[in-house]
Amino acid sequence: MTDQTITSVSREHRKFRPSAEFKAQANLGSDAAYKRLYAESVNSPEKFWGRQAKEFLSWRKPFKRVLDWKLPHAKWFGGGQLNVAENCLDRHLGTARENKAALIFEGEPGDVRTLTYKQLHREVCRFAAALARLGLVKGDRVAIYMPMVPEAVVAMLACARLGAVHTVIFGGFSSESIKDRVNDCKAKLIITADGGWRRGKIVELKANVDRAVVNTPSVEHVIVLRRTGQLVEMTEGRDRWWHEFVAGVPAEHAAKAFDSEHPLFILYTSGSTGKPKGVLHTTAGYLLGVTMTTKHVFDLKETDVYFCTADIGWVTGHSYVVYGPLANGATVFMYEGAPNHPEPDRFWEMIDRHGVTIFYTAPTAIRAFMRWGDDYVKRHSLKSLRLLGSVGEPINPEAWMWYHNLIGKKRCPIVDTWWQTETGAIMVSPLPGITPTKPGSCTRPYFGVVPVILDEKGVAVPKGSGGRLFLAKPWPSMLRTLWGDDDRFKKQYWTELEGYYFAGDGARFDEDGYLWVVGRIDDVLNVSGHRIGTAEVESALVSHPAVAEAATVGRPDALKGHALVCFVTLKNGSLASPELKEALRAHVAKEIGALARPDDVRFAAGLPKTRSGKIMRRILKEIAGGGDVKGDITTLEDFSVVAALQSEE
Ligand code: 7RM
Repeated sequence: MTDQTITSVSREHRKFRPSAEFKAQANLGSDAAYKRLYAESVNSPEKFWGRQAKEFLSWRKPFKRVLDWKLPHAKWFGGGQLNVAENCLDRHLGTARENKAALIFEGEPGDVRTLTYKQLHREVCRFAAALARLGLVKGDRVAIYMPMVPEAVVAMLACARLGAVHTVIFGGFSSESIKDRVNDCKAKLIITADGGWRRGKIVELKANVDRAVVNTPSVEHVIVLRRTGQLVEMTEGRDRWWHEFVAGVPAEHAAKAFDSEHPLFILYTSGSTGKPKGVLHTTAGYLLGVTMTTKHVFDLKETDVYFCTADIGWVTGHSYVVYGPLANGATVFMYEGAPNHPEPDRFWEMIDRHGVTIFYTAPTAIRAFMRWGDDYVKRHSLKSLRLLGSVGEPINPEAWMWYHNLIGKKRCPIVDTWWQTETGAIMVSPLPGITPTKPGSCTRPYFGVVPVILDEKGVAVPKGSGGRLFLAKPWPSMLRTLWGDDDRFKKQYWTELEGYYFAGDGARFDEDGYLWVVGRIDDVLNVSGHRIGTAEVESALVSHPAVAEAATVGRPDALKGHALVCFVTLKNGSLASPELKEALRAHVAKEIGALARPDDVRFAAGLPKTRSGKIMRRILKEIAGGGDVKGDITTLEDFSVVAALQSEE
């Protein structure tokens, strides 16, 4: 390849300034303040982070050092001790937050439950005490495989309180995935439920655990929450009902303090090949990162009702449903089920009923809302909303504008937050009230974050050109290693360029220094010497009125390097036809340029996605190339989608 930069094809130039009203009340209210703090955070990081750590966290024992950095291993806040559960709960007791709602829960069947900080604290203490009686000690690993119910949060916080290391496994994963993850970290205990509700049906959590534990020698006990009431098999001696397990246990538990670098959780994330990676996060740095970003990026106020739609099985659920919001004493709204049950307006209906003020979701969800139609939104007022967020993928300008107009009613700032399981907390995002936004750009770095875009030789690319995204400085919430595989940790993140963290994404800076992430670098295509991010082709396709969602992959082509193959799902009411195919090819050529004219457009009923909604382009690449689907597909949400695509060839 001669041209190593990614061709910049976006034509998005719209800019949205924060309203004077929003700005006047924002937690961080001036660009000058952001610039001053940002400069300090990168020029004197130890001074900056040391001060923030004292301000945002409650310490049992003050830290002595801010950072020990032996590349690629960071130790933050050495000598310090604290307890994460205490930071999320105990420190709010005896304050005005004590009787404030910590969790407002709504189950899919419509059952609503509120737990105040005091009540949540009691449940966590009781469960932690019961786990301690069972013999669970600091450092033991615990797998949590639960529906989105308050007890999932209780389980996470009880582990944190005891210094046990949790690994949350998304409730949609199969028994095979449970087995692999449990065996990798040798979990002693699995916490699950008899089932959870999803689209009116029961997800068979306990049955999946039963199949997995046949091959997980480390597991001694399984604790089972009664959620659905359906009959499940209980194995004598191994399995315990949650309600029986805690019955009679006093809601008292004296939390111990743990070192700043004590492991907090392992979260498995799929690699493009091979077995999932166990990303390890530790105590103080992680908690500081999520606590600060929750406050600043979501402009969190005491009166907010905050709704992040992510499942706790995803890092977004860890950082922005549980740890970040609770450490700030926020009211978190939590929903168990599907967004289209019983009707596609479930979220909007709940937002009105519970008075949700902050709403954080993923582009894949936004595109689904668009596909379901505006009428479902227009039935509801959404007047309580004041801030919107997006995470998980590049948000195409089309979806951004829809979100802005239909959900935000042009009134709510949108924070497009770029970060990863590995970064623990938000790295790049607008600060609402300060940063003018551009549809599709995650804009500017958060404090302490230094994103750089480099070509294959490690040379910075000029503004406007694309390249590979790196982070140039360590940050408190960074992953510490991959569980049991430090070599893979070094190889995956730290060897592309000595001293820099390799994010694996392709990106560019525009003329204002705004960051545009165009997707995973493996998804960047080389078409006749031009490197094109798949996200930009997809964004062009989705700007056509007939298209709901699109995924673009490359098929090896002797002439061009890569031929562009586009998979497209259509909006309700649009019909697939050869004419539409031609129209879409022409549309992309018009939007981006002839070089990006798709070689092939294929209509599909659905696209293969991970549980967290990311399109699995690797699978589409294999389908486009006419080969078998190989490699790890344990994160695939629905295999029937793949089968349908293959049968259409
Ligand atoms: C939080 C999360 C990480 C990958 C990341 C990107 C993509 C996430 C954005 C985004 C563009 C965004 N963790 N990504 N957020 N791309 N703009 N705002 O998603 O580990 O599951 O995924 O997701 O490719 O590297 S994750």
